Amino acid sequence: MGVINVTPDSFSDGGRYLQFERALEHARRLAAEGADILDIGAESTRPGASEVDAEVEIARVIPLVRALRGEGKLISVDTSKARVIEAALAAGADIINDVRSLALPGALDAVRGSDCGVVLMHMQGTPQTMQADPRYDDVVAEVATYLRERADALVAAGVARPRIALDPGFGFGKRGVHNRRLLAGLGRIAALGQPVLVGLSRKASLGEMTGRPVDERMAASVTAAVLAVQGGARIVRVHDVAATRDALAVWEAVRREAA
Ligand code: 9MG
Repeated sequence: MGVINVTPDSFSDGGRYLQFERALEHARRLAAEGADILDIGAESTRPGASEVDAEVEIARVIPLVRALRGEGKLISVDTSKARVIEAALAAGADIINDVRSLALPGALDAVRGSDCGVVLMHMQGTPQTMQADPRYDDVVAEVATYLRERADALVAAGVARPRIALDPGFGFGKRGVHNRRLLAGLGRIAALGQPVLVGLSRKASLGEMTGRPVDERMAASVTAAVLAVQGGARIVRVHDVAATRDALAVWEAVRREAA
């Protein structure tokens, strides 16, 4: 899954049309590098980021969904708001990737009537507050329990189980030690039986481990993606698609010989 952020800090200079053109070019480059899924988002979920109005999200995301649908890749929209979900599905999105696990008002109802895939992610707190003081007794058990209960709630509400992927939410209300334990214990999340999605690309926890700033974290991100797939992840959400695909091709080729 390749990341396409249409946030003010990504493609902001030059007005809305240029922003759209650059985001489209970026999405097509990730597709050419081998991304199977393009994840488009217009609201930053970084620690401390402020919320974006639904109309702004729609204006940034929907033209891209329309431009990219039919180009042979699955289109995922990273949003939590019911109005954006409805607009995304009407425009042809295949997946709703929600860091708030469809908990905002109307979000669950917005996916219920469609056959889209959904990604449910664990987060302790909100993006505004989540890194203030995250605490767990057993992070892997607590995240697994939350994801199991959330998936069960969706199934009870009428969302077919095969539509649901689970994501432990690296960096979302977690300290470095929590992220490392989650990556080491990913098998316990995969054991829940749903496909697991992992997003570690360029995140602060990798900066903490390597001492590298965000623009020098490719090697760490690729290593984390391989470890995640080895630990049971089926989807990795990444910025560096070509390098990640190469690393996974090597991992897969060697694994086949061992099997
Ligand atoms: C939008 N977004 C940013 N980080 C993410 C992560 O780790 N997982 C998912 N599903 N979405 C993310």
